Amino acid sequence: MAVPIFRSSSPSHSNRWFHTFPTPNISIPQKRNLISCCAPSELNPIRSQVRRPEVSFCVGTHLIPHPNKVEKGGEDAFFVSSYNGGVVAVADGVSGWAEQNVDPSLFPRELMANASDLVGDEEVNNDPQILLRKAHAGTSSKGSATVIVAMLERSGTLKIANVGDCGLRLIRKGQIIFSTSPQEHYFDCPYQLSSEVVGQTYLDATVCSVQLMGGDTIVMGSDGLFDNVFNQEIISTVAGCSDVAKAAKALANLAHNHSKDSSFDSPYSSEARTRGFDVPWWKKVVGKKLTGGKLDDITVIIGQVVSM
Ligand SMILES: [Mn+2]
Repeated sequence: MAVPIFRSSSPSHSNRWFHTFPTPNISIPQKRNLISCCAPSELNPIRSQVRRPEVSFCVGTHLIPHPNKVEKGGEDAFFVSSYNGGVVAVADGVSGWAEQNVDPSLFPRELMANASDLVGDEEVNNDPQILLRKAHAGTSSKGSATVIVAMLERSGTLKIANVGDCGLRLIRKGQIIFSTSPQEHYFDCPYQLSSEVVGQTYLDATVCSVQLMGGDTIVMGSDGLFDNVFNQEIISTVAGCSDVAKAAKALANLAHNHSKDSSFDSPYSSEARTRGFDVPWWKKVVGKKLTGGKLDDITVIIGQVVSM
């Protein structure tokens, strides 16, 4: 039997709140014109100075399960690989499967395990969209998941494939200069890779490339992060931490605290109001409005770009 695509147990809010930023234009250092009188022995050091440095990720991660799902570790899954400049990925199991007596954590975990095994695969050829195709094709669990994969090449090119509402932010010099956008069918029903034919495929992924440079930081996460923490808070939290592990933990804790705070005007509740969901009129007339974070599994991956 086909199972309808669904999302969460509390369809009272929505979560499309991201902004899209233009892909930054990075100028490539031009080779210096060498004057003809230089002796060959003097040319080499100059060439090596202008060679573009290779980059890789220094990665910190932190996962906090939904308070009701702590025992089995929640329904998010992720992996980090040192392949090439680094590969990072998050998958978020669609919780509605529990209503069909299916454990929602199995599909995203299998998807991430497959993707992790396939990062260096010849057919994948450093293409995150093909990675999703092959990882999805290799699943046998019932279920579905939103998923994002980012692969960093040593040249600094970050290739991203995204299905659904996991997300990625790129921070450069204290500003978010690139952000992924979530995909959804309708309110609270994101695009998702599924065991059922009604789901999306790798062809539905949003695919993009961004040029990174040393000192850049990427923040990747499940919707549990972005529904509960504003971009400005992401920037300030990352800036206030001395390393990627601390930053990932601090962001996850912030999201977790906001998710439990019924008076916090979260990105989630703010977006819900713009979609027409709010408290009843008789509460509105006394100045009340819909607020609160969204309880969810929270996965945070921070990647700092280091020159080698
Ligand atoms: Mn989630």
